[in-house]
Amino acid sequence: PAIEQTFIMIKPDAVRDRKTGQIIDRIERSGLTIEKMEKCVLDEETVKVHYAHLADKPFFPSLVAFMTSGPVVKMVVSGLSAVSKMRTLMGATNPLDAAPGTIRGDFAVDVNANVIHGSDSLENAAIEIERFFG
Ligand code: YYY
Ligand code: MG
Repeated sequence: PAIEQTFIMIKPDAVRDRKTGQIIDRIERSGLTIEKMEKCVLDEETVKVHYAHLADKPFFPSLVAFMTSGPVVKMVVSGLSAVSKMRTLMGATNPLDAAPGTIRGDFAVDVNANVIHGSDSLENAAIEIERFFG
């Protein structure tokens, strides 16, 4: 396994519910390293580009509204197989399918507000790190 960097974002629901510390703790306990971290409010344009692959879905307008509804905590996380390791740690997109012990399984109840984003490939990780930290 290679050392990778991935882009992670704690979403507005989890920040609002003061889950940031517990989520960061899980990331660090898994052996991954937080390289960069910033709390910020996303603008609509950035969210629309980030989720462009979902632009034709019926939930897209509410997804954009949710992601701009309050601050997020964005991060660059590094470590061995960081991309897939974070996806495993996060659990399935729909919290109803996310296993207990995963971040979404333990902290999320709704697919529309599922607590955390993590890049789904090494290629997208590089694009997203540039988008949010470039
Ligand atoms: O990468 P991941 O976040 O696990 O899932 P995506 O398929 O990229 O969807 C991005 C985002 O869109 C998801 O985290 C919540 C939202 N969403 C939704 O609100 N309703 C769905 N049926 C599917 C996705
Ligand atoms: Mg995705």
